[in-house]
Amino acid sequence: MFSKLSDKLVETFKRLSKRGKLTKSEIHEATRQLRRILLDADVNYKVAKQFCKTVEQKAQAFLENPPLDPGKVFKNLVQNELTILLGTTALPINFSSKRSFTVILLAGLQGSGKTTTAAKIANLLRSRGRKPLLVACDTYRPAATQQLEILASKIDVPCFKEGDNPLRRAKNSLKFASSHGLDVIILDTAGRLSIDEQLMDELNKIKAETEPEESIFVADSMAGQQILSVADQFNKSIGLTGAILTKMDGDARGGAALSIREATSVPIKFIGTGESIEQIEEFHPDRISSRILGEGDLLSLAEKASSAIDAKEAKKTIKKLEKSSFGFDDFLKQLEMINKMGSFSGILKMIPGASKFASQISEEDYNKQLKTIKSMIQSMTPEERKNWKIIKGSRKRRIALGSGRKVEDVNRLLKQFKESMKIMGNMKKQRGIGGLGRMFSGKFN
Ligand SMILES: Nc1nc2c(ncn2[C@@H]2O[C@H](COP(=O)(O)OP(=O)(O)OP(=O)(O)O)[C@@H](O)[C@H]2O)c(=O)[nH]1
Ligand SMILES: [Mg+2]
Repeated sequence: MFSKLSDKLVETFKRLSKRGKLTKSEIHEATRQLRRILLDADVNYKVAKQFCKTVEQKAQAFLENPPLDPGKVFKNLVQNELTILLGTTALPINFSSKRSFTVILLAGLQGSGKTTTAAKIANLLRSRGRKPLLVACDTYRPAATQQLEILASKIDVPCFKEGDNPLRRAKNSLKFASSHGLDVIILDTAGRLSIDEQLMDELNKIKAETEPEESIFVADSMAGQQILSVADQFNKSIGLTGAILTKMDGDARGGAALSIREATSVPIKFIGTGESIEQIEEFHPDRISSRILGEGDLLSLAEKASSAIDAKEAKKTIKKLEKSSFGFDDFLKQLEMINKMGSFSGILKMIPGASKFASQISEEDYNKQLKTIKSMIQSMTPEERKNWKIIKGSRKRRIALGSGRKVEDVNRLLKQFKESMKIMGNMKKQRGIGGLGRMFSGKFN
C-alpha cells in the first residue's frame, strides 16, 4: 500500500535535509516535486494542486526563522496536511441510540467488494461483542445469496434471505433482527456495471424502508479516478455517510482513493487490505499519513495483534519465556497467529523503522524460508520440539536428513531460535512477539 508514494516522499525530504537550508526557491522546487509525486500516485489533479499550494504557503512561514533541518520541517508539514486531506479524525460506525439495532447499507459498483466487505464488517463487529445479521439483498445474480451465505457460515453469523426481492428482504430482516436479539443489520446490495436509475431507485427504496444509520459506498481502489465521480453520484442520489476503500493491498497507485474525502466530502470509514475476512482496518487519517511517510503504524498493528492473538495463548507464551521453556512447538503456534494478521511485509510496514525492510524481504522469500523452517521443525520429535537444548550431534543429523537439509541448516535454525528467544525475553514486558522476526533474518539456501 502506497509503497512507491512513500519511498519517493521520503527521498524528497532527505534531499531537502541534505541541502541544509530553506529558501523560497527550495520550497518551490520541493512542492513541485511533491506535486509530481502525488500525480504519479494517481491523486486527483485538483486535490494535488490545492494540497501543494497549502504546503508551499505554510512552508514559507519558516523563511524568517530558517529551521536547522528543512527536510524534517517539510515532512511534518506534508504529514499534517495529508492527515487533514484524509479527514483529520477517524469516524467510527454510528450506532443507533434509538433502535435496538443499527442498519448498515453497503452500495457500489459490481465487483467492488461489497459482499466480502459485508462479511468482514460482521466479523469485526462480532469480535467487539455485537450481534450482526448479514442480509442478502442481491436477488439478481443467482449465486449472490449463496456467496454471502458461505461467508456468513465461515464466521458463524446468521444470513437472512427471506423474500423474493431486495426491498422485501431488507424489510423482513428488521423484524427478524428484532425478534432474534441481533443488533447490527448489514445489507449487501447488488452492484451494477455503471450507475443507472433503476439501481439508485432501488437503493432509495431500501433506504426509506430501513432508515440506515450508515449508507456506505464501497469503492474499488484499483479502479482509479473513476471512483471519485461514481462516489459523487452515489452521494448525490442516495446520500452517503461514508466510504470503504477495498483492495488497498493491490498494486494500484492508490492516490484516487486518497482523494475521495477531499473530492467528495464523503469520509472514509474502513479500508480493505486483502481477500480474507480479517483483512479490514478502521481508517485513521493520522495513522495512514504516518504510514505513507514511512513512520510505521504501531497502533493499528497492536489492534491487528489483539484481534489475531488469543489472550490466553499470549499469557502462556510469556510464562514460558520467563521459565525459558519456550520450544519449537510454541514457535509454530506463534507463526500461525502472525499469519492471521496478514502478510509479513504488511506487518513490517507498520513497525516504525522497519518499513524499509518490507521491500527487502519479499513475500516469496518469506514463504520459502517459512517452509524450510517448518520442514525442519516437523522432523523433530515432540521431545525435541519442547526442549531444543537436547538437539545435538546425531539428533541434528536426523533432523537434517528428515527435512532434506544440511546439518549447517539445523545449526543455523538453532542459532536463530536462540537469538530470537533472547529478543523475545527482553521484550516480554511489552509482550512483544517481534523477536520472531529474527528467525527470518538469515537465509537458508
Ligand atoms: N485483494 C483484495 N481483494 C478483495 C478485497 N475486497 C474484495 N476483494 C475481492 O474482490 C472480488 C469481488 O468481491 P465481492 O465481494 O464479490 O464484490 P461485490 O461488490 O459483492 O460484487 P457484486 O456482488 O458482483 O457486485 C472478490 O474476488 C474478492 O475476493 C480486498 O480488500 N483486497
Ligand atoms: Mg456481491
